[in-house]
Amino acid sequence: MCGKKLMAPKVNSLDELIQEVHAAFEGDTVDVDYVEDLMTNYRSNPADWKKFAKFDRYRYTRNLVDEGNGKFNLMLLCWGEGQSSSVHDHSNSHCFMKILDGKLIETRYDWPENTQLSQEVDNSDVTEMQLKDRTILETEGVCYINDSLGLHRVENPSHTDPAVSLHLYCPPYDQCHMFDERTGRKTSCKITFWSRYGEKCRNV
Ligand code: CSS
Ligand code: FE2
Repeated sequence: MCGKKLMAPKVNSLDELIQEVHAAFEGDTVDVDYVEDLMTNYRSNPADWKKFAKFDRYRYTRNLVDEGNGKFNLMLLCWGEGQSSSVHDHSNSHCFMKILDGKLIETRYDWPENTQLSQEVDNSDVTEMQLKDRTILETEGVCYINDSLGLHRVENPSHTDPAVSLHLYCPPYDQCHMFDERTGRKTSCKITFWSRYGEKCRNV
């Protein structure tokens, strides 16, 4: 190995990004910097992604864009005004996220000391979760998290504008945990899609 860093190519469209991401995940290892650079090199063009951008009045939506040959899931998340995720983990996956429209706030937390499921802990065992970091993610910004870096909450702070973000999870997962900020208790949460490949799912 010469140790030279692989440079990410120019990416002219969402389709090209999908192709490049497929190539990047062909092997068995993940080059986090390279995938972050690929996502950075794609300049958000609403014409590429508007067919996946579906909003719900009550909560943010996940809209599947590509299943990555079983190696990753690529999805568009649509955040209405003021909508927020819970504090959550990422089931041992890599999580890459790029803001395509609007602004999001990412708040990071340390793992609570007691990570048992809520029904397994007694009432005396509650500790408020420790906030670690708060970042404003602007349009075109890219960020990365995995479980070893902690937990996070993502929210659209705007009362007037929606926000759209592109998320890549590797390996894909269908379940994660949400945490109660005031107690650190966790519950399982199923990852469900609002639409797949631009078609609304029946179960929502
Ligand atoms: N992982 C969250 C979105 S923020 S990365 C979710 O799927 O709801
Ligand atoms: Fe997340």
